[in-house]
Parts: sequence; structure tokens; C-alpha cells
Amino acid sequence: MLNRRSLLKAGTAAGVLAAVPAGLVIAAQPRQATEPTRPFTVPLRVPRPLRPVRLADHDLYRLTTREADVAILPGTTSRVRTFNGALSPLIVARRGRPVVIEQANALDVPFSMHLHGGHVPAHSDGHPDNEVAPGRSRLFHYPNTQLASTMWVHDHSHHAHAENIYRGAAATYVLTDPAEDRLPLPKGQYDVTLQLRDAKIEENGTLVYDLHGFQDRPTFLVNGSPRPYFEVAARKYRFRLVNTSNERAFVLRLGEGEEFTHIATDGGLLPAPVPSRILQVWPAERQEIVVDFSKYPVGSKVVLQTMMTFPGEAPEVLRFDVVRSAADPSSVPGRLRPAPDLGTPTVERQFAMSFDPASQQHLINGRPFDVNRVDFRPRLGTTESWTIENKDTAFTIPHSMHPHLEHFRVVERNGKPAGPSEAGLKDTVTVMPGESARILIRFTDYTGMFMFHCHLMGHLTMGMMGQMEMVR
Ligand SMILES: [Cu+2]
Repeated sequence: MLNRRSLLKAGTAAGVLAAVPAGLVIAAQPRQATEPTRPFTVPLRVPRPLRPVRLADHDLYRLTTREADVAILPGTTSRVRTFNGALSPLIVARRGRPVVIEQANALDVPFSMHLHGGHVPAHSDGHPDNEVAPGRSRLFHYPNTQLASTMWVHDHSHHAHAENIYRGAAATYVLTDPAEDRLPLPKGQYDVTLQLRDAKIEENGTLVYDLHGFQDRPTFLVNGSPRPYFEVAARKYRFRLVNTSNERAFVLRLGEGEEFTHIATDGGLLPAPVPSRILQVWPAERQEIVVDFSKYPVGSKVVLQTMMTFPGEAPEVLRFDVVRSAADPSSVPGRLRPAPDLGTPTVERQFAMSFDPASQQHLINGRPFDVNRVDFRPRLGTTESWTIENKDTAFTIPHSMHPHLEHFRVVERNGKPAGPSEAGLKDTVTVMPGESARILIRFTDYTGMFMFHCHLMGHLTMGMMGQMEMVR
């Protein structure tokens, strides 16, 4: 029998998850007393891209990881961990133009920068062996040879990473390329990054962190603002959603269940747009959509809400206020980017994800993370087939798999072909209890040690990680 304490340690609430595959009902519970703000009183902050130092062959950014007092709830400030003093900063990079980030660590904990979704050499991947100690600095090299996509930057120092992410240190990293630029998708001010997450913030502004407190984070933040509103023109927008939560999944619905267009996932554009009314965004995932506000009269207010909530939580995430008309030369073409051919797999691997109540650890193939163990060694130039099985039917805990370095394709869910919304490149796949996913992953050029892990940060902290060494 699972008691409350072990459930908290384990991962999530059964009743909540049961709603996901079964049919997604709107939570209609009363407002929770611990939620200190009313929704839609704060405007959305839209980050401007950080300005690099432009050198001959790369763009240089200096990011200082440090604490800062930031206004989140109206009338208060919250002590958070940041890059350069701000929540949700944005870096925009260009395919073929390398980025170098000099990270100076002014926190009192180690920090190891990881570009989530980045195809980067091992020395710049944020392996726990490459932690930047307090008071030290280090260069991270991002070659940007991969296809356009929305990525994000967060800590990967083992043990401190969950708290560093929770306390706010998360940057969005958008990579553009000429092929995507040529498409008539919404651009400029109509292309907006939205970091989504949950938090527990007391009325005085104190941000409360508890490794096991995932059921008590009732305040939803978008780019660091609590349930904000965003004034939009009556035209199409591209939204790049990045879930930077430790454990929270967002199951998003627009207005009364109106249609939007799903255009991209973790690794960039889908082969073709997918008309959608529901969008799941699991921790660390990116999902991109185009919303056409021209169907709403000026003066309309359209609420984005999540349909998977814990009891007592308000479902609202963000409100779009349609305040003006505007010309709209943008469109969503019927073909976006061909699905890459990852080749024929010659190696098969199984990954059983499970929680062990005796040791209170989360395990992959029965073992917790050990930095002195290499779990396997993929050969460069080969394609592998990985089957990820979530064995946690007793605890109804979702798990995900995030291999560093290479994107993959989800080819099967529970033995059946995956759907069109998973037809593009992914780097994080979530698997529900008792279910499985099969992915194809091809190892191309970089050798060295890289991590793979569940991206529910509590699970990762409690052991659900391994390492693979790419070899020639
Ligand atoms: Cu997990």
C-alpha cells in the first residue's frame, strides 16, 4: 500500500494521470487558498534576445549565474537563481554560426550548463564532471550545425540541478536556419517564446523549494509572470512553448477547445502541420503552435488553460487579449520540413523505468545512476532502436527519456505507429505507466561521455540517469 509520503516521493497523483489517456476533463475545483494571485493581472513579459559580442567566427555571450530579487507576484520580490539577473532570458542563434558562452558562476552551488537539445561536443554538454564551482567560470561551445529548433539552457550538475532549475535558471535558445526563414510562418514580434512552469510562492514572495513538493506548486508562471495576460493582434502568432517545470505536465486547451496548428516539437518543424485542440507539454519538452486570432473579434479574451491539475488548482495559464486588427502576410504551409531518415537500426536496447520503494530511488534497468559506470557504448555511424518501458503501474508515475547529443524519432507507441504530432525530431519522450515507446536514434560524429535520463527532475535527482560513451 502506498502511503502519502511514498506517493510524494514517487512522482505524481494517480487521479490526475488517469485523466490523460482517458479523455482529459477540465478540472473544476475551487481556487486553492495558497494561490496568492488572481489570474490575468500581470502582463506577459516577452524577452528580447540577449546581445552577444560578435567576434570573427562566433558569437560570445557572458552569462553569470547568480541570485537576484525579481518581481513575480505583484507588490513583492522573490529571490531566484538567474542568468544575468533575469528570468526566462532568450538567446537567438543562427545555424552555421557557433555560439560560445562564458559562464561565470556567482551562485554558492555548482552549476554545469547544458544546452537541452543541443548537438555539442562532450566537453560542453554539461556532464557533472564539468561542473563550474562557485566563483569559477568556464567556456561552453555550441557549434550550431544542427537544424533549426527551440532549445533551452539549464543546469546539469548532479544533485543541484533540480533546485537550480526550480529556482529559475532557465534560458530559451532558439536556433534559426535559412530553410525555416523561407517559410511564411509568423515572424518577428509575432514569433513568441513562452516558458511554462509551476511554482510555490508565498504571499510575501518567497519561492519555496521542496524536492518532493510537486503537488503543491499551484502558481503557473509564463516567462516568469504568474498567469499573465498578453495583448495580441487579430492575426496569426507562432508560440514556442518550453516546459521548464521540474515535474509539471501541461495539457493545454485554448478557449472553449478551439483549433490551433501544431507545427514543431523538440527538434524543430514537423513534416506537416497538425490541426490540434489539445497539446501535451511534458517537462523539458518544446511544442510550437500557430494560433490564428483573426477569428476572434477585437475585444475578445481567449484563455489558455491546462486540463491536468491537482485538486484545488486553478487551470488558467495565460490569457490572450485581442486588442487590435493587423495585416497578416503569414501562413502555415502544408509541408514544413521533411522527416529525416535516421537509417536502419542495427542495435536494440531496452530501458525499463521504475521506482523502487525500498530504496526510494528511481531506476533504469534496475540500477540508479553511478558516475563510475558506463551503461553502454554506441558506435558512431550506427542507428539504434530503443524501447522505453514505464514499469510503474503500481504507482502511476510517468517517466521520460532524454538522451543527450542526438535527436531521435518516436516510431512506435505501445507497438503501434506513432501519430503525426510525433513525426518530427524529438529529444525527450514521456511514457505513461504500463506503456512503451520505441525510438530510432542515430549517433553521428561526437565521441565521449553523454548522459541519458528521465527529465522529471525529482526522478533524475533520485537516480534515474545513466551515461553512454560514444566510440568510433
Ligand atoms: Cu521519471
